[in-house]
Amino acid sequence: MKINNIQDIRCPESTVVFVTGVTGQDGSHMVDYLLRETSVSIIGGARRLSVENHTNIKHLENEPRFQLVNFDLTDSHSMYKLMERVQPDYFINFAGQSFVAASWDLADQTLEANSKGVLNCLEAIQFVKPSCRFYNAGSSEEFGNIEYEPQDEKHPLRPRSPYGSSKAGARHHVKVYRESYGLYAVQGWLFNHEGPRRGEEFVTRKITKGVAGIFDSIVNNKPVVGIELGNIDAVRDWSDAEDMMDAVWRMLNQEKYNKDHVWLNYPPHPNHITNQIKDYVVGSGEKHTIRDFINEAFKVVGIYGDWMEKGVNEYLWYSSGPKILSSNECKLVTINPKFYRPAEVNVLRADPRKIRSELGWLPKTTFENLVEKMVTKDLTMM
Ligand code: NDP
Ligand code: GDR
Repeated sequence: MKINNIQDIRCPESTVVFVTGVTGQDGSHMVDYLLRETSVSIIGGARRLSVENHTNIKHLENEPRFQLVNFDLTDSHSMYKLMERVQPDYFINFAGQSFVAASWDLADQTLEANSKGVLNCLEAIQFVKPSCRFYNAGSSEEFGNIEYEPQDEKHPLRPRSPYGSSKAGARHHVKVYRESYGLYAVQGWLFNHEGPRRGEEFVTRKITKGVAGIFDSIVNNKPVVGIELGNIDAVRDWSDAEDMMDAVWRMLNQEKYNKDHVWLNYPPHPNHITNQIKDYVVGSGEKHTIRDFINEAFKVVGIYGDWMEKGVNEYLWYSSGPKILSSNECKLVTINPKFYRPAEVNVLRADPRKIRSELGWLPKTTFENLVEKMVTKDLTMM
């Protein structure tokens, strides 16, 4: 799909939403959500890469309400130009270095994109169009080494990775700009969310792709290749990425969704409500280990196994499924310490009660449905 130069962007008359990170999971789902649920025009920001990676937005090629523009979080000059040209009413930032495991190797780049990049967005907004509403993609990783469970909006920020600290830094920028300039700027705490568009190195997609591959190999008499993972005792709160987009839109339009709150001074100017808007925790409220996710994924294709041994020697042994396997093919999952992290976030579980009661957000997809959806999609790609 062609990425437009900034000066070539057509500026629509209607409400304009600028969404960044549209080649990724969340950005692409946000565009789909806005096309489906609203009548806004959307400008999507994408990086020029030597090899295009537009799989997640291929279906938008002939969409008249969508245009793609050159965008990089680290380029403050282009950010001003973009704001001038596009004059968005909403700026939804899903761009960022999103892979926690890589953030120790890429600490500077992670900070530059996830923290300084957010500052670039806020600066351009306050200078060019302060009435533009801003969402930044905050994370449960900011809670990190948790103090209590489940985590709510009052939980302290205790990040455990350069990724987590970059997001915590961004959170402070957002709050400071909200309070200093009266910007409608929010940053949710989104817990893990997944789907078929998830990058293949994240644990859920690695598992569902691995399971689809194992099933395909068994039924088509190909050599079975097991899955190698790191810490499978880690506990996460997984949701469907599509459900999360509705939560983001609600956070950006709090006065429309929170009918019980008395919104003072609104109208005449949207910025008058910025001292009343809130950042929300968003997740399912359920927790599962990586091991649970693996069991559930194999269940989708009718494969069952037994967990043997402990720690780095732990493995999943094929016990039943489509065929009898030779013993050298029965180790379906093994542990490889190279996937361990320098510091781990052991348990994350959201307390989503506030966003549910105040903004009426309710997820549609259960954990089981999510796993099934991912495995089923990966099977079609075998
Ligand atoms: P993805 O990795 O799928 O997408 C990230 C997007 O950011 C890609 O489009 C990528 O572009 C783009 N990007 C990366 N660096 C830059 C940069 N310097 N300038 C412009 N674009 C850039 O992540 P997700 O969609 O899963 O996550 C979206 C955001 O939400 C991220 O900030 C992530 O940290 C955060 N988040 C995600 C959660 C989740 O569970 N998914 C939970 C909480 C927060 P390219 O394709 O060119 O690499
Ligand atoms: P996370 O997601 O770090 O929670 O960040 P990821 O899927 O990478 O890891 C989840 C947990 O699984 C353990 N794990 C493995 N992880 C990967 N990637 N690969 C493995 O082989 C593996 N084995 C075990 C990890 O140690 C970890 O405990 C995601 C991202 O989307 C962030 O951008 C977002 O902010 C948070 O979720 C909320």
